[in-house]
Amino acid sequence: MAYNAYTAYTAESAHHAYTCARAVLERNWTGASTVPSRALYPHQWSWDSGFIAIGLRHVSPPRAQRELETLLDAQWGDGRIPHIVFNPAVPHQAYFPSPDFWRSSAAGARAGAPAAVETSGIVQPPIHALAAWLVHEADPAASARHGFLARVYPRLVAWQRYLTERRDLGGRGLASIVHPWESGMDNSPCWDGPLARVEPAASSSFRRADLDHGLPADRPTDLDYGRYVRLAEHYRAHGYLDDHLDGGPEPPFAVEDPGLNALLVAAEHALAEIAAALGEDPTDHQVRAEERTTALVKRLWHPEEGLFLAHDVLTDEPIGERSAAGLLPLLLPGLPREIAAALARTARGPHFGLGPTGPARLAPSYDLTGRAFDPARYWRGPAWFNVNWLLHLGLTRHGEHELAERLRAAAVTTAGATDCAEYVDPFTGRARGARGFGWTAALTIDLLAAPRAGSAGRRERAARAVPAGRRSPDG
Ligand code: 2M8
Repeated sequence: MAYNAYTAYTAESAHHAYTCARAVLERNWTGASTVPSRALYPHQWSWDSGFIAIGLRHVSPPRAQRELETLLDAQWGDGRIPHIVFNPAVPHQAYFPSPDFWRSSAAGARAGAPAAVETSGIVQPPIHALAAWLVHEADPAASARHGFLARVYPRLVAWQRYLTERRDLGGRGLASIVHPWESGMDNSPCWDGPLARVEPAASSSFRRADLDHGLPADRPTDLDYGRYVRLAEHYRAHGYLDDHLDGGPEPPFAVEDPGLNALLVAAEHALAEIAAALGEDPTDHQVRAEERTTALVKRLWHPEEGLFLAHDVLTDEPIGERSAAGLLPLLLPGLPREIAAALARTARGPHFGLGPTGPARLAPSYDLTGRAFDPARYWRGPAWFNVNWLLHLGLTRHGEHELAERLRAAAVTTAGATDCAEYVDPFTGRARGARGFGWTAALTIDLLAAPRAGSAGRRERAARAVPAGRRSPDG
């Protein structure tokens, strides 16, 4: 039987996955937020915290709120949420690039970097409004009593505005990334072309800390790192300002990523829900969500590929690589029906291999038939749990229940079998990267609690999936 033939997980494997995931969330909690991995990533990461809050809400809604609010406390004056918030207690040599590389409070002062905390200067995909809404929904009465949505809403609106206004570098109604790390899919083959134009920093000018904890075959290359460093130095030298449309220097890397832009539209929908819950008029958010869905389809949809493709803003050309990011617009409720159907067909086809007899167990991060596919190396092929969670949500939204359920079963059993690995071989499910990884743990708990197609309401399902008495006393 092919790996991905539909198999629901057993009560035993669900229990095992849940126990393992809970333990990871406890181990990685610092008291104010959760580290992605104790060894490899010992600070707070932006989109990690969003995914982690989505799982934490089943364990302790107050802790999930805290996770998001700790991150939002590091928001810059221009609205950006930095991709890393550094823990001052962690020695600089534990992670590269460290705070003394980014120098946010000094170099980012004109862009409104906070003085009280050191952060990176770049961003990550905006999962936060969706996370805040889901956290609220876990216990709406307590959330309302504590004023959670009222506190986060203006900050989330400022974040949305930063991405839609300051980062519309192509002037096409889409946000651009200025560094591959901003996509969250760091060394995706999609960035190879635009990155080839960037002169790498000499590898002797920095020391990678990731190789102290990860296998070189699982991680980006030194050449990639040289380019990551060069791009970050360039942005830092210009005060992390996004002003090239106002006469500032052109960024050396500017790409419209369908994954980030899909999350941006999902955020607008979540902001509409939040506004309505606060008694405000959601219409503006709803209109913007519609306009942005139209822009995403118009600019990045390629019917002949059955996939959304990234677009190089500097050359004004599509990037001809198939990434799982191109499937993520499935998240959008307003996506035309025929496009959603085409995306589901692509997911089942040879490039992502999720069909009933296809070779993939979980969705690979990159085209199985692509020139650069590598089942071990980071974002160049391995399956990631956050991507599969997003696909599960998108497929469910568009009625593709059979495939969604298959992904859920595969994600839960694979997480349990790998001690919540950071990523896995998409065919075999073999663990790669860090173990005890934060979002793998959190999203496993969320998948265990998610309603099945055609089943009773979410709360009822959640109560059945998350064993009674497991919530923390503060939850
Ligand atoms: C990875 O990225 C960081 C840089 O941000 C790194 O390689 O050091 C990516 O997988 C990214 O998506 C993730 O947020 C981060 C922390 O888990 O690690």
